[in-house]
Amino acid sequence: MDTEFTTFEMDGELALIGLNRTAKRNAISDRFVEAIGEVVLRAQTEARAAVIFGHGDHFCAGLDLSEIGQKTHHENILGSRRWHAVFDSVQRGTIPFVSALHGAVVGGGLELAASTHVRVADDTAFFALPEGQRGIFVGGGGSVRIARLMGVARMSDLMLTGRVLSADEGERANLVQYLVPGGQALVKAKELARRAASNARMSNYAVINVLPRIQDMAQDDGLFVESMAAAFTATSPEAQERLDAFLAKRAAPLRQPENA
Ligand code: 1HE
Repeated sequence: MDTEFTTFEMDGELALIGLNRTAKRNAISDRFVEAIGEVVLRAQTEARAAVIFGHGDHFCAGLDLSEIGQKTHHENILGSRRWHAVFDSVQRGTIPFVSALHGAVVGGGLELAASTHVRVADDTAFFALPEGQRGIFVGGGGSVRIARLMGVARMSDLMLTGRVLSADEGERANLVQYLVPGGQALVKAKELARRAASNARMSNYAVINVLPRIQDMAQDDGLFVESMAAAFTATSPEAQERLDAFLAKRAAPLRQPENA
């Protein structure tokens, strides 16, 4: 495993994946994207959920801009396709991924965050897609994933005008589901990942793999596939155990949130 660019640590059932190229603000080079692919695979074999965070002052400065200009068209297409494969292994893998975001979450860094299932930002986070300013285009799945999160109009605004969104604006634009005070993103992300890890594996697998596919289907097909997935998950031994536990009053009841 290439340990130059990432850290990997197990915390109980959680894998903690750290982006660790702080001198270049965690900018993702060819070798770095391969290293991300390796730790993502490792997390899926060893953990029940994972957190991705950035070491240093920023989550990720996006694509390593020093490499792209040196490449042929063909190499750039293959490079973009590698990002797609690696980020798809996050989004449509086998375990939930939560990203803890702070500082710059820009370009390819935002594309990586968009491939995770839950995003937590602290108030130092900022979001941008400066590809237009650099003379390039998104190539790590942003036109699909980021556009679906924030909508094409908002994404076009970021790309055309160079707009930088604050953490607060990012939350309002649906880029993140949680906003926490500075320095708290990793703590919150771990808490959320632990909760996801305690779910039935089949339910998590369906959330990760069935739910996004249904969004690509016609309504009738989506409803049909939902019934298939619901039937499969309900008959798993894990589901039976959890249903029995609820009926026997051994499961924790749901409560109204304290701030409601
Ligand atoms: C880099 C990169 C990078 C920093 N590629 N080397 N991404 C961008 O357009 C964002 C470019 N980066 C920045 O705007 C800033 O660096 C940050 C706001 C992220 C951080 O600022 P700061 O003041 O903390 O750091 P810095 O002094 O700007 O950078 C420190 C070093 O990191 C410096 O190198 P050094 O050798 O002079 O020390 C920078 O050159 C280097 N660095 N960012 C290469 N991105 C699959 S398609 C996706 C397309 C995109 O991602 S486009 C967006 C690219």
